[in-house]
Amino acid sequence: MANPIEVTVPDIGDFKDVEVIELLVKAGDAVEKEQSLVTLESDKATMEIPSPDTGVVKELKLKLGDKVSQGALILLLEAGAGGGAAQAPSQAEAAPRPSAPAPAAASAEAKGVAPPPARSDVSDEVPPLPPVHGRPVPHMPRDELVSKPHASPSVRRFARELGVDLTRVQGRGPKGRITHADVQGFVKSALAGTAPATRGGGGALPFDLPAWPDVDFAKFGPIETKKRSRIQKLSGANLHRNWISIPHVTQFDEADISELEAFRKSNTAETEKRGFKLTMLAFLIKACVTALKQYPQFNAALEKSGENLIIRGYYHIGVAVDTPDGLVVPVIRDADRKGVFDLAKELGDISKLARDKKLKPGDMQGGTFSISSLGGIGGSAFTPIINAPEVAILGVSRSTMRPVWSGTEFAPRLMLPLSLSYDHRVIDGAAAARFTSYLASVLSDIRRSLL
Ligand code: CAO
Repeated sequence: MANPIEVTVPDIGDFKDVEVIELLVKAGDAVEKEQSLVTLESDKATMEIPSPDTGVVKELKLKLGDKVSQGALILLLEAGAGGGAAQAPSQAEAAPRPSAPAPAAASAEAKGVAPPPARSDVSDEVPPLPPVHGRPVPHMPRDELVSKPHASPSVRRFARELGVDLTRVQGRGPKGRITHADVQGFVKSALAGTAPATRGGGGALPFDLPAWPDVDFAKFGPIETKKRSRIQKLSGANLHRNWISIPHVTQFDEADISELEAFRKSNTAETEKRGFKLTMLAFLIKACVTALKQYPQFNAALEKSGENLIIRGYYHIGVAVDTPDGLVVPVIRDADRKGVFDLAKELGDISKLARDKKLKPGDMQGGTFSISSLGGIGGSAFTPIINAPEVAILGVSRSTMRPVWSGTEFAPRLMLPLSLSYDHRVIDGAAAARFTSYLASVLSDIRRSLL
């Protein structure tokens, strides 16, 4: 075996006393020719020093934080079998190599050339950098790079290989630099469902969201860490996707349900005898079906491609149910073919199934429109999140008795607040206002549901 090669810092132009910020190999590692060995960083540029040959690292001669200039010894490399003829690059030839990924070259962010995209959907291939011919490349002041994640080319490459969007990764290296370990940690938490979501809506966002704040909460007071349930993680991810990919608008309205409430109360004794509860929600489902028939685009779905709207000839109503493990949305099928008593009984049954964790996946599929009722709890209005691919959802808050002007006098009326969120790509504001007005009129006189 030939004597170990001394691998030194090649010509890095005018850069002097440049800090070693990453050791990418250790003693005993087998390395390929051109594989990055260490990362150096000046105020202006990040550089990776490639291996001049294939071989095994015998001894590392640098440590993190060292300041180096051209000629500084990096490591001793035992050239691999057949690679004994390899020589340490001369100072003049080490850096430039037209096809080399980043030989002694400042990373693209410091080159004044278009940087390789930091997106997660770029190809795995590392974009070739132009030859630098041993000259330091023009650099960009650090403050022009504020929006770019702070990471070395090898970390960027690693992130690209794993499909990780670096803007979502919290850097824990020196000066907030993102390290290999940070990328690995991000992937682990993404698999566990705890990482900030990646781009939603098929890459619909023209920007990347900043990384989630990483706070040491215990620094500020006592804390308790609680695992989120599987349902919370799953529904949370879906809610996040729907929130950021659907342009939501919420139309608020109110319905005079004074007569309806009297009618409901006159029937509760009977339904109690039959073993179920008759709440306002059953009437709301019925009234919504009537309004959906009148305004079919609210019962539609947006096709994944965005090309077509699917108008559905069935009325499967999703109902948000609050359970100790989180929110679930079971679906009441063919609500148009069921009477209010049937709906009330089914509502009771599915909310019990939901709370007993006995819903099957099929029970939560196929919905055409959803209702989220917080009426049993309180509040006067809220903005429900649409359940994609549906295009609208009705939020219902607690009814209150209020004086309402009849035209000649104030009269006490029971008013039900309605909050309709709709996908503005599919539904115009005027249509939404018509829908809620119509729904309110149906609730004011439920006999309209029979028409
Ligand atoms: N105004 C006034 N009172 C109302 C009301 C309203 N709009 N809606 C229901 N109530 C009353 C009911 O009549 C019932 O009164 P009694 O206890 O006197 O009989 C009480 O509130 C409790 O109703 P309920 O919640 O048991 O029944 P429901 O049919 O209204 O709702 C269900 C069923 C499953 C939807 C509900 O229990 C639930 O889980 N709601 C939460 C949904 C949710 O979390 N949505 C948020 C999604 S966005 O994060």
